[in-house]
Amino acid sequence: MATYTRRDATAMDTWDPVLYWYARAVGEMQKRNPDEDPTSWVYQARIHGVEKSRLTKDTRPGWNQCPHGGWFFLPWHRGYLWYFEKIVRATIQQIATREGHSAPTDWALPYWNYARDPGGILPAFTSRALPAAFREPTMPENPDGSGQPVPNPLYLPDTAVPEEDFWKNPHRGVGKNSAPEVVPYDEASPYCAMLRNLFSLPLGGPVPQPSFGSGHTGSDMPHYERKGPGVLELTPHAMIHDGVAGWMGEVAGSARDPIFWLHHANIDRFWPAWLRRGVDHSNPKDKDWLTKTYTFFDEAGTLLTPTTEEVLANAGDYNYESLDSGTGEQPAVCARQLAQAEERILVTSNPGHTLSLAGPTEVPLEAANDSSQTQDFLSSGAVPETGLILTVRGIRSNVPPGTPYRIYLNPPQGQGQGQDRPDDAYFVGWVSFFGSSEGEHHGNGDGNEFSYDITERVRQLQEQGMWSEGPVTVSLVPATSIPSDLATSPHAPQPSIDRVTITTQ
Ligand SMILES: [Cu+2]
Repeated sequence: MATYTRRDATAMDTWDPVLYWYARAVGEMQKRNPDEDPTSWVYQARIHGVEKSRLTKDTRPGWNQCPHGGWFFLPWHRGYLWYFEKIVRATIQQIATREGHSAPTDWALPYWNYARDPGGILPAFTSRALPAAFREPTMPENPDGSGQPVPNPLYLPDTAVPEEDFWKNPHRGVGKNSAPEVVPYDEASPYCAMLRNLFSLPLGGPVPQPSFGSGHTGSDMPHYERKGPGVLELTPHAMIHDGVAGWMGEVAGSARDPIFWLHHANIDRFWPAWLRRGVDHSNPKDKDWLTKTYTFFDEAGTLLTPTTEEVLANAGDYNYESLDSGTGEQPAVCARQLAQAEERILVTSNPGHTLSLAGPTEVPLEAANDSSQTQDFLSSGAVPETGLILTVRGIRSNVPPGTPYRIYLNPPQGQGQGQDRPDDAYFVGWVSFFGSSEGEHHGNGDGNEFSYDITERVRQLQEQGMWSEGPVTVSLVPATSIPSDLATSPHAPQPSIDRVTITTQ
C-alpha cells in the first residue's frame, strides 16, 4: 500500500502546502555544509553531476553518478528521487518542530505535468510554464501566509549571466520565468516514447531502433554516453532541460534548480504509465540490470548501496495522483530516432556551423563520393534499399542556448521557420544540447550526436512530388523563440554543430 501520493504541481495553488514546505526544505538544505553533509543541497546536486572545477579535486563519496544514455537512466533517477524525497520529508519536520508549526508528515515530491494541456493558447501560461511557485522571487514567511514575504528558494533569476559567472550566479535561461511555455507541446510530450514496445534494445540486435527506456548498456553505468538514449530520455527529458536552460541545461548544474526534481518526478511517472499502457510492456529481467548497485544517502546522511531490485521495491511506498493526465494520450509528432549511426556516408556537410538563435540555419550537403547511390540520391531523391540515416554530430554550446532545435530536411524556402508545429512533411527530429556544453565535465569533447531514420521521410516527399531537385539542405530551427535582445547581447549563447551526414547501411 502506498503511503505517499505525488501530486500534480501544475494543478496546485501557488503556495499549496506541498510547494510551501518544499521551498522551506530547499532553503534549509542550502544552509547545510555542502562538503560535509550529504543531505545538503549542493551535495545532493553533485550526486547527479559535479562542475569541472571540483571534479578532480577534493571529491566526495557518491558524487557525479547520473547515468544518461543507457538503461540505468530510469532506475538510477528513481532511486535518486526517492532518497531525496525522504531527506526533504525529514527536513520539513525539523523546521516545523523548531518553529512550533505543524507540517504534513506525508509530504511527497510533486511532479511538473508539462504535457497536461496539449495546445495551449499563447500567450496565456500553459502547463509548460514553470509552476508559479518557481517564478516568484518571494514566498510567504509562514505556512498560514502570515508575516513578511521572504526570499523564495525555488526561484532562480532568468537574466543574462556572463559565461565566466555561470557557476557563481544561480540562473535559468533568459526570459524563462515569464515564458508561457519553456518548450512547445511536441517537445514536452511523452506520446512517442509511450508508443515504443521495448524497454531497451536487445543486446547485439541487428537493427538499431528506438526503445522506451534506453539502449542496453550491459553492466557498465556510463555517466554520459552519446549513444543509446531511449526515446523518453530525448523527448521529453532532454527537451525540458534544454527549455529551462541555465543550470538546468547542464548535467552538472541541473539538480541545483529545484524544478529539476519535479521534472524527474514526471519522467519517473511516465515509467509506470508506460508499463500499464501495453500488455507486452515490461522491465528488463537481465541480471546486469536488476543487480546493479547505486550510491545514495538517507535522511541521516548514511551511505546506502541499493540495487535496482531494491529501488523498484522501495517505489511501492508512493503512487502518482494520475497515470493518465499528460502521459501521452494526445498525439505529437515522432522522430525516428536511432541508437547509432551507420557509417557509409553518401552526402555530408562541411564541418563547423554556428546556429542562429533567431531563425533557421541552412546546412548544405554535398556528395561524399561518386557512387551511383550517392548520385541517384542527389539527383532525384532515390532511396537505397538499405535505407537512409541522417546524423548530426558535434552538437555543443558554450552555455545552454535555451532551446532544443528542430531538424528539417530539404524544406522549401520560407518553411520550417519555427512558428509551425513540427508536423510538416520535412520534420526529421531534434537536436538537444543537454550534456554537451563546453562547461560540462564528462564529454570527450565531441559534443552530442543524434541519428534519425529518414527512409520513409524521403520516400514520402518523393512520392508526393515534394522533393526538390538540386542541392540537399538541412535546416536547423530553434524550437522556441529566444528573446531578441539576448540574441544580440554579448552574453548570447553560441550553439553550433560540426557536421550533418546522410548514410546508408
Ligand atoms: Cu535529467
